[in-house]
Amino acid sequence: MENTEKKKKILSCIQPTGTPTLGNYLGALKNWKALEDDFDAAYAVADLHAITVRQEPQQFRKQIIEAYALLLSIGLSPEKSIVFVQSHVPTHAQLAWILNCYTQFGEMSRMTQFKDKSRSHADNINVGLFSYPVLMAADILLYQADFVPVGADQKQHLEIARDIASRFNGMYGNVFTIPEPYIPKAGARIMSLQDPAKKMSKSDENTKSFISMLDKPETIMKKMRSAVTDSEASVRFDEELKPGVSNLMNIYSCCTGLDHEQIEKDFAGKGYGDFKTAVGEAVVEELRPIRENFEMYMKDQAMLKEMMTKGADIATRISQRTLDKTMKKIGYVLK
Ligand code: ATP
Ligand code: LTN
Repeated sequence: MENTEKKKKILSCIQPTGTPTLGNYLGALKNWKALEDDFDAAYAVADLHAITVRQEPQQFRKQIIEAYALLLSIGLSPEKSIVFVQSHVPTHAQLAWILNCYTQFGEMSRMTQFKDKSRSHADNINVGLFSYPVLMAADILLYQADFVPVGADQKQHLEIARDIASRFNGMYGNVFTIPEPYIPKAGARIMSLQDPAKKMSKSDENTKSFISMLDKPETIMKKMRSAVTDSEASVRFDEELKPGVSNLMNIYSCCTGLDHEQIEKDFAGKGYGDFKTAVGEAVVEELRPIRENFEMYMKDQAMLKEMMTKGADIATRISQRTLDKTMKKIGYVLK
C-alpha cells in the first residue's frame, strides 16, 4: 500500500570553510544520510555564511565544489533530497534581510558563536558575522523545516530561529513552521584531538587537532597516535577527568556502534597505544568509502555543475512560495 502520510521536513547546511572534519561527519552529515528516507530533506552548502570570515577567492571556489561533492559522497541522493548551493538560490538573502528587521540587536548580542568568532577574527568583526544566525533562520524557515539535524554547537542558533519564527507568526498569523533541533545522542560534540576542551573545528590552525574527512589512512593513524590523553593509562569514560580518552571513546562508539561499557570491557588491561590503533582503524574504515566516492565525483565536474543547477532550481521553486507568502503578509506588492 502506498504511504500517503505526509513526511516531515528537514533542512541542514554545512559551510564550505575547509574540508569537513570527523566532527562534522559524526555530529551532522552521518545523520543527514540516515534521515533521508524518512523525511523530505533539503541540504545545502552554506557559502553565503562562509564569507563572514575572509575567504581567498580561488580557494573558496574550490571549497564550494568540494563541499558539494562531499555531500554526494556520503551517499545523499539528489533523487530523494534537494542538494544545493545556498548562493544559487536568491530567496535566502532576500528573506534574511526581511528577518533582520524582525530581530533585536540585544538577542543577537548573546550568541556565543559571534563572541567566539569575534575573538578569533578580531581584525574583521563584520555585521554579517553578527547577523549570521538570521541568515541561518532564513535557510530553515524558507523550507518550513520541522527538524534541523545539527551538532550541539548550533543549538543556540536554532533557538533564535524559533524565536524569530514565533514572533513573526504572532504578528501575521501562521507563516513559518517552528523548527526543532535534531541533535544526535552520540557524536553531537566531537572534541579537538589536541585540546579536548575545544570542539573539533575545520578552521583550527593546528591540523593535528582534527581529522579531515578526506585524510589518507596513514594521516588518520598518525593524528590518532598523537591525540592527547592522560597519564592514568586506562580506557574509561569520564568526560570531566579524562576528556581526551572520553572523546576517543565517543569517536570509536560512533564508528563501531559499541557502547561505552562494552569498549571499557574490550580494552580492560590494555594501554592507550592499542586503543588509539583501534580507534584509528575504525575511523579509516568509516571514511574509506566516502573518500573513494569523492575522488570519483571530482573527476566529473560537468556532472557536478548539472546536479547543482537541478538542486538550485527545485530549491528556488519551493522557497519562493514561503518568501511570497511572507512578503504578502507584510504588505509588499508582489509582481
Ligand atoms: P568552522 O569550524 O569553520 O566554524 P564548523 O565546522 O563549526 O565550521 P559547519 O561547517 O557549518 O561549522 O558545521 C556543519 C555541521 O557540523 C553543523 O551541524 C555543526 O553543528 C556540526 N559540527 C561542527 N563541529 C562539530 C563537532 N566538533 N562535533 C559535532 N558536530 C559538529
Ligand atoms: N551555522 C551552521 C551552518 C548552517 C546551518 C544552516 C545549519 C547555515 N545555515 C541552516 C542548519 C540549518 C553551522 O553548522 N555552523
